[in-house]
Amino acid sequence: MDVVFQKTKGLTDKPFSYCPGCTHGIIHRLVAECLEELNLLDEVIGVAPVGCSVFAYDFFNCDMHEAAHGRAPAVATGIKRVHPDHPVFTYQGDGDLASIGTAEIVHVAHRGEKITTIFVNNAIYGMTGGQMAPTTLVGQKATTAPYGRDAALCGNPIRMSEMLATIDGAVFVERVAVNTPANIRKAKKAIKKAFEVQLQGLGFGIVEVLSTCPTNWGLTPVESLNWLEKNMIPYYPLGNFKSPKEEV
Ligand SMILES: Cc1ncc(C[n+]2csc(CCOP(=O)(O)OP(=O)(O)O)c2C)c(N)n1
Ligand code: SF4
Repeated sequence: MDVVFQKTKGLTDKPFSYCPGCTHGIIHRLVAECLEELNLLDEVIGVAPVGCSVFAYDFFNCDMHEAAHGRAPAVATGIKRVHPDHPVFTYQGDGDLASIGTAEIVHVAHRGEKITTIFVNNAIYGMTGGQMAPTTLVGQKATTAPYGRDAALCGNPIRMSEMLATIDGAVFVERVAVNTPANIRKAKKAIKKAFEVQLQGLGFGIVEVLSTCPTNWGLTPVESLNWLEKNMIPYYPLGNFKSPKEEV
């Protein structure tokens, strides 16, 4: 009988530790499928963050390294410079990348480090119990913003992709979402492209993935997908912000 579906070799057999309905799992699978399809599993080196994806080193079936909060781009820089022939990626949440790690991600882009970043934006700090992140939407409730984020007090949510796309060393910047099958397919295409850009040695690439956190949003998994579509996508528009010139 023909095999029509099988598990990607890019993931180990370890069960995910994510809450039911959390889309971190979908994003893991997409990254893993891209690594398998590009035949990179034996050479790629990933860097895991803090946050709910802290155990990414157990889930991806490739060499992985752990980094302290926000420091994954700095750790990845060191790895890439020591092993320039190996593809290197970071997998980071929005608290990790857009809060403590803002400096690291901005400078990795400025230096044009030839690494790939998968940036999971779920508009909240997931693992530590739902505190406000730089990406939390205005009016969105968080444990540290019980009446909803107030822009006058906390500023507006930060659009990392738009900001990073202004930096010369960032050559591939795209925002995708994993709320529908069609968007999941587009997300995979963007992730694959980001790795291909790295393999061509063109510079820094980042894919921002709009993701859900049913647990801290206080919604069911299905309600979370709808909330993402109605609230996140209007503020964080999907699309490609930057591609290498020959790709445009
Ligand atoms: C250096 C450092 N500072 C703070 C923390 C505490 N901490 C662990 S996870 C986390 C929030 C991570 O949120 P996010 O990056 O949005 O990931 P998510 O859990 O939502 O996927 C924080 C603040 C830490 N582990 N290390
Ligand atoms: S707390 Fe949120 S981000 Fe973390 S695993 Fe649960 S649903 Fe996912």
